[in-house]
This record gives sequence, C-alpha cells and structure tokens, in this order.
Amino acid sequence: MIEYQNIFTKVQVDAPDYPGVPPYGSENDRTKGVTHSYLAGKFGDAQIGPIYLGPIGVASLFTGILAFVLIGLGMMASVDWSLGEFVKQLFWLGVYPPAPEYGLSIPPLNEGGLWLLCGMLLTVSIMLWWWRTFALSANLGMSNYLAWAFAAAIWLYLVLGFIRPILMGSWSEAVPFGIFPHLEWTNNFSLRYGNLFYNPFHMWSIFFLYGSAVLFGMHGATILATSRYGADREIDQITDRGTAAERGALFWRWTMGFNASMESIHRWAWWFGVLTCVTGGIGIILTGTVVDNWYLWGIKHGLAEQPEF
Ligand code: 07D
Repeated sequence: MIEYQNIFTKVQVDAPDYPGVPPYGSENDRTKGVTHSYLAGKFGDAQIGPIYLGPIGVASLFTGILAFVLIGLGMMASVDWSLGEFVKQLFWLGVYPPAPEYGLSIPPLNEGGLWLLCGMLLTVSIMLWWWRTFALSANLGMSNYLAWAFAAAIWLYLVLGFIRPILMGSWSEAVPFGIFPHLEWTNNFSLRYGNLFYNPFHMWSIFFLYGSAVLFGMHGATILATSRYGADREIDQITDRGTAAERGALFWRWTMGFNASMESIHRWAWWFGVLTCVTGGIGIILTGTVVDNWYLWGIKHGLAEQPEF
C-alpha cells in the first residue's frame, strides 16, 4: 500500500518557477518577480509570487494604505505628534466618528471629518478588493463563491459603519477606528441596547461562528487523519472504495450516523461562514431602529424571565 507524504514530512512542496496560466486579456498585470521560500514551503507552496494587481488592485491598495496612514496620523495628532506616546498608547488610540450634533453632515477634520474620510477611503478600498475577487475568479474560469462570501462580510461591515448610522440619522452611531476604541464601542453598544445576548440574530451569528469553528476542526482533522491515504490529493477520492475519502466518511457515519460528502462539507463551511455575517448584519440593523432594548424585548417574547422585585 502506498503511504502518501504530506507537509508534516520532510517533503517540500516546491517546483521550478511557474507563473500560472496567463490571465485572460491582461497578461501584463502580474508582478514579474518569483521567489522561493523554504519556510513558506513548510506551510504550503514554496513559490511566492507572482501577484496579479491590475488597475483595480493598485487602486484598492492605494486607498487602503491611504486610509491606514491617515488613521495613524489621526492617532498621532491625538497625542500631540509625540512618537513615544503614539507607540506607548497605540492600542488605546482611536479616530472617532463625529458627535451626534453633526447628524449626517460633514464635520471639520478634527471633529470626526477624518473618521468620515478614512471610512470612505477604506470602503472604496474594500469594494475594489471585492471587484478584484470577482474579476480574478472569472478570469480563472471559477464561479463566484469567493466574491459572494466576501460580500457577506462586507454586508456586516457596511451595516455597522454606514447603513445603520444612516437609518439612525447620525454618523456618531458608527464604529471608531482603533483597537480598544472599537472593543469599547462593541461593549457599549450591547449595554446601551439592553444586552446583545438577547438579540436572536446575535445568537444565530454566534451559532454560525462557533459552528464554523467546529466544522473547520472536524474537516481539518478528517483530512489530516486520512492524508496518509492521499486525502489531500483529491484524485480518485470520490468514486473509489477504500480511499481516504471513504475512510473519512465512514468515520463520521459510524460516529454520528451521518456523513457529509467530500463536496458537501465545503458547502457546509461556506454557508456557516457566510451566515455568521448575514445574521450578524440583520441583528445590528434591527438594533436601535426596530428594537431599543433586547432584554425588554426578550421579556416580552418569553425569552427572558420577568424579574420579581
Ligand atoms: C466585523 C465585518 C466584516 C469585516 C470586513 C473587514 C478590514 C481591515 C484595516 C485599514 C467579523 C474590513 C476591514 C479589511 C482594514 C485597516 C487598519 C466580521 C466583521 C469586511 N459575541 N457582538 C458578533 C460573540 C457579546 C457585539 C459577531 C460571542 C457581548 C456587537 C459574533 C460572545 C457584547 C456585535 C459575535 C459575544 C457583544 C457583535 C461577529 C460571547 C459586548 C456586532 C461576527 C461568548 C462585548 C457583531 C450581531 C463576525 C454582530 C457581533 C460573537 C458577546 C457585542 C458572532 C462568541 C454580549 C456590538 N458577536 N457581543 O464574524 O454581527 O465578525 O452582531 O460572549 O456588531 Mg458579540
């Protein structure tokens, strides 16, 4: 019997320089350089590059880097341009949306205008990156699963920073930039609207998030456990008997009576990932617009118990 080898053996997944099939109609949009890295070869393919950029990729990187640098400059300004304080307080620094008085108008730069500008640039960058995933998969003859999964994440991002603030009539509702500032915002949001744990869509989002972790763990473990029979090589796996695929399937059927197929497990994973963000966005969009206090909502609908005083 042949025992296959995988990346945990001494095999380096390496080959001579190979730029890949030429992208349709835009052959000059790939970077020229190709290097090989032993370390990368430990984790995946040892070849690094070429990267496909093209005008959309360049514009996305440009606006994304500009947003990142402007956020950094805004943080620097908030500590009086002291580099030492910037480094010391980095995790606590933030670029905040305007105060409620400004509603949806455009405030001066140092009163939330910078937040608005950075948000716009970051959004343009993310949208262009989305276009890039769409166009690149089309170019390779792939269908659009990647782009639509990414769209689910963008939906949540837009609800948090754009759609809900517009529905509430104020940019002040949006999330600030910054490590602890965005965590504080998250906590305050939950407190302000009566404990997000009672929001059923937050529950769904957690279900799919944790579910994604479980599925990822199960799938990763199944494939690794059967890679000695070639599970990670995919060829011949689906139809033949006695293969890694069949052993993996039998393991789960014997364990819990049901097994996903080699194809369907990836649909499970795709849907769980996507639904984490889709349900999350629904939960956030309802908060403050339709429901003001999730705890009281929970009591009204028999989810939480009416406390006795
Ligand atoms: C955020 C959106 C897509 C991101 C994109 C990326 C860049 C970076 C950077 C230029 C992830 C764009 C950005 C490219 C550019 C630079 C520098 C995806 C995102 C497109 N919660 N909670 C969730 C749990 C509590 C709260 C989701 C658990 C408390 C709020 C998830 C617990 C409170 C919100 C989840 C818990 C609270 C959430 C996120 C436990 C107070 C949301 C899903 C065990 C702390 C968000 C409906 C996700 C949401 C959300 C899990 C507790 C508040 C399932 C496990 C009670 C306000 N929570 N949470 O994938 O969707 O995010 O809510 O305690 O908004 Mg929660």
